[in-house]
Amino acid sequence: MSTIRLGPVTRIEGHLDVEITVDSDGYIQEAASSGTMFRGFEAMLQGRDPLDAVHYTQRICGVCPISHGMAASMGLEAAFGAVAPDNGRIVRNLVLGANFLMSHILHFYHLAALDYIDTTGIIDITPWIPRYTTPDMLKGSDAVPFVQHYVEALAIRRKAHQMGAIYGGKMPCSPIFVPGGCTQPVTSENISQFRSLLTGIRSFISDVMIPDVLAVAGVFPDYATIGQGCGNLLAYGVFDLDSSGTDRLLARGRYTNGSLSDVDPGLITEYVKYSWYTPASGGANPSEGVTTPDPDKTGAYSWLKAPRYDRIVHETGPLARMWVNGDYTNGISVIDRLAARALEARKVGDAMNGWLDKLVPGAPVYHRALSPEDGTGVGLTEAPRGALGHWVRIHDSEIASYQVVTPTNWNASPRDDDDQMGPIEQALIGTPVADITQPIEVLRVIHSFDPCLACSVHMVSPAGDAKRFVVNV
Ligand code: NFE
Ligand code: MG
Repeated sequence: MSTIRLGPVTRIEGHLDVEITVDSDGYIQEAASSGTMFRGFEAMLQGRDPLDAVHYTQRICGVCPISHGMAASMGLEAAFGAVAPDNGRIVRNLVLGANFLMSHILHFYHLAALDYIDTTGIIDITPWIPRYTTPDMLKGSDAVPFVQHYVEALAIRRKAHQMGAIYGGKMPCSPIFVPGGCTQPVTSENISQFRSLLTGIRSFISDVMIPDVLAVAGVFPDYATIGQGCGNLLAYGVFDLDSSGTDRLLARGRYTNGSLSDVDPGLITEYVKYSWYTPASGGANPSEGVTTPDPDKTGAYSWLKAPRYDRIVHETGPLARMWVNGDYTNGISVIDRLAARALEARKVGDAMNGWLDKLVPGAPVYHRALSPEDGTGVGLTEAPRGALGHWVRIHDSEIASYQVVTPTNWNASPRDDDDQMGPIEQALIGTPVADITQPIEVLRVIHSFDPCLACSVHMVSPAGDAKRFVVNV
């Protein structure tokens, strides 16, 4: 048996350490996933004007800020009793869609692709080195197109941000989100500017990205069974198609123990037995959640809490969304996560083109809404990486409590109070590792989830203050 710790895991957002134990046959027997930073956004929000939540929470993460702006707006809308007019709803969807496309292209080319290609002799400078290079990687002339597309994808991501900024005002963090709609008027000019950028991005997704993902799938067939994980999938749904919030481009639902069912937010609990928070153990629905750090807690090994649905471990992300919506049910694995993400990018891009036709220049984008003195709200939506929820309680017109549960909270969670491993931990168990000095298989599994730790522990710890933990819990 050998135990190694990868920390920090690179080509993800934020600080994740993973510790694995590999047996003498080369298979992973133990895995622990540790979020190594505490951030404390939830504590920062207490006592502030409820409207601040839309802007503060977008600073949780530069990769998926729009999702936080959306979840905060939706949570406040529930508390304010506000409903956005159609134009406002569609504009918000378009800005969120722009962020999804930017993030999915970022993930495949700039975070995941280097797990599958060896650029030695093609390009030997950062960001292509230093990294693992293993004999199974695409190399030479097979790798050249990926290097070209890596560079092209940078320009496409810039276009996606330019597109989002047409309605978002700026990207990454957008000031236009507000409970009751948005503050950006619709004109025929901004519709055509948006469409022109969208057309180029959709072509890149269809003509370059999807073929590249399928090429990786063809060369790495073992990864269609590696990294299966817990097998349960959760999606809150996203891109409301009407003002009632029931018809969505990607539906709300879950796939638990082999069957599809509805989602009852009351059954979501965050456990803390192995997380650096008080109390010692136990769980709470986020509506009653607290975030009280306890960095010296015995037995804990992560700054992530462990969210569970009805005490059951669930994975979230593009595969969960596409599965629940019936768009993709091939399997649950490393390759299936990459494939579902690319196909979702095409689906969202196509839908955005249709939404532009539904905008009405000059029609209202905002219905005025004011904060109640006391109230509660939940905003459930989707970030590029999966199900995102914001829970707010307002008292005396100030935020009394704010809880954020992000997709990576679900996927990179530590063990829960029932000692069940989180989805990434489970996906690592049984993964073969050919060369423990270059454990590329571990990165392929972790990267397939596209983890973002900045989102999940929401504080910057002073340099050198990383916590060590013992894996055999
Ligand atoms: Ni920082 Fe985030 C997304 C959210 S992550 S990237 O997508 O919410 O778990
Ligand atoms: Mg939280």
